[in-house]
Order: sequence, then structure tokens, then C-alpha cells
Amino acid sequence: MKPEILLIEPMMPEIERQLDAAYTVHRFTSVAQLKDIAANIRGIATGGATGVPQAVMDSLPALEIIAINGIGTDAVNLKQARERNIHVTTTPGVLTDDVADMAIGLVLSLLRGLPAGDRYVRDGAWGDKPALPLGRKVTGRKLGIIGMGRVGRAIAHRAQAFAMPVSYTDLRDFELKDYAFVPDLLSLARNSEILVIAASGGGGSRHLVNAEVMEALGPDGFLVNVARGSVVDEQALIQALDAGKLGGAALDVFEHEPDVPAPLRHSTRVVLQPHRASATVETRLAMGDLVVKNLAAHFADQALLTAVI
Ligand code: 8YV
Repeated sequence: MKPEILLIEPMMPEIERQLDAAYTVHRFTSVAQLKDIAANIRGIATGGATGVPQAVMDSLPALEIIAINGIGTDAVNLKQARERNIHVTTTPGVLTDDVADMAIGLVLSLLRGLPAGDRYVRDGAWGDKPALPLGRKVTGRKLGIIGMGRVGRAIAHRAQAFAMPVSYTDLRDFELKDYAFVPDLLSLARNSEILVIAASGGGGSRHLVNAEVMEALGPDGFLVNVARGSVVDEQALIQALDAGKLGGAALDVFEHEPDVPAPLRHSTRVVLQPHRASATVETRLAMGDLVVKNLAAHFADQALLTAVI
């Protein structure tokens, strides 16, 4: 008999076909739906931001493994997973380039006003309405990075091609040759013109980027977030933009996805994306492949490829 798993967030059809071939896959709709099948479910496949709702975790007594199709573990109760001997896997490495590419894309979009320019041409405003305001130069601008893990480093590497001096903050100094470590986030913000968030989400980083940090970045400063919405105090961000205390923001992630507050949606100082930093065919295939392989390893009693727990 095939093991039974719960698929909480849809994956690529190619990946879902592989899951269907190996398991009885229950596609999650509600906790109520689980009532009659809960006792048989041994595995979960889910997205990084979606994770596993606590009510779902509580209702699955036979759960053995949670395979996250992403690198964030902040939406899974890791403490409880440890206590219940539930394995947790993620997809590190394979999405690094895409997330870093998205960060650079957002920097360019925000400072050069690419979405506004696109709309201007589409709307037939060119030659009809006043010219768009000038953008801001990207090359040479001082970049600060919050979180110098794989993604942070890949962003720094790309920034070098734009001749950007790079500084970063993290829980510790990685003694990186080309990038200056700044232990204190406020100092980093004060000395950066663009601040990119590449830190993990979760309790430890919640609202790390608050009103004070945004003010330190200043009216000419730009905030970019490709990590987790929870790292930014979204209400403080809205106020800082509204008061002109922050130059602009480019956001791929939000505090309460998919809800994006109206003031952000209507602001001309922001560029928005619907959490798509890892959303390319190549990367989602590679991520899905890791999910499939981790589940297969677990059910074959072999070592997990990319285990967190
Ligand atoms: C994905 C993510 O969009 O890696 C993560 O933690 O949030 C993103 O890469 C997500 O996991 C797919 O749903």
C-alpha cells in the first residue's frame, strides 16, 4: 500500500505526478476534510510561507515528515516537530540564484521606475502626458544586506557588478573579504542607500526593520524585501512612506499574504511582487525534485538529503 501524504500547497504538475505515482496524495482543503483520513497521513508536502497550520499538525497523529518546498521553516512549529520526532526538510541551494536575481530586479525596478515606465507606455501616456520623474542611479549606490546566508551572499556578489559597496549585518561576522560587517542594524541602515532583507523569518527577526531603522535609511533610502514580510513592521513602513521618511520600497513578501494593505498597493513609491522570488520553471522543478527525493528517502528508510530535523 502506498503511504498517504497531505499536499498543502500545489506544486508543479510534473512534481505532483511523481507524488501521485508514489503516494496516495490528499490535497488539503480544510481541517474538517482531514477527519476521516488523519490517522493514515504520514507525510506532508507544503510551501515555505504556507508551512503547516497548527490545527493541521495537531490533527495528524501519524505524521512522520514535513517536506517544505522552500527554505523558510518559520511557518512550521519546529519545536513540536522535534518533540514528536517529525522530520522536516527544506530545499536549500537550488533557489539561491533566483531569489538574488529577484532582489536585483527589484532594486532596478524601484530605482529606475520600470513598472511606472511600462504603465506609461501601455496607457498611451507617452507623448500625451508629462514625462515621468527621473529615476535614481543604481550603479555605485551603497548596499546594506540584512542576513548574509546563501541568498545574502548571492545578492552581494551580483551587487559587485554594479560597483556597489556592500555592508551587511547578521548574528555574527563571517569575516568576508569584500563585504563589511556592521553588527548594529541601525548603523547599517544609516550608512546604506539601499537595504535588502535576506534574513530568515520567525520570532527572532519579527519587525526587525521598524520605524527607527526606516528613518535611519532615510528619505533617499530604499528598502527591498525578498525574505519574509514578518521582518518588516508593515504599518511603520506605510507611515514612513507616507511621511516621506523613506524613499521607497520594493517588496516580494508581506506580513499577511496574500493580503497587501491598500496604502502599499496605491503608493507610487513602491514596487510589488506576489511572492515570486523562487518562481521560475527551472528552480521550482529543482525544489520539487528535492521534496520528492526527501520523501522517497524517508519512506525507504534512507538518509534525508536536506534535513532540518
Ligand atoms: C517559495 C519561500 O515561494 O523558500 C521559501 O521559504 O517562501 C519561497 O521560495 C515557497 O516556498 C513556495 O511556496
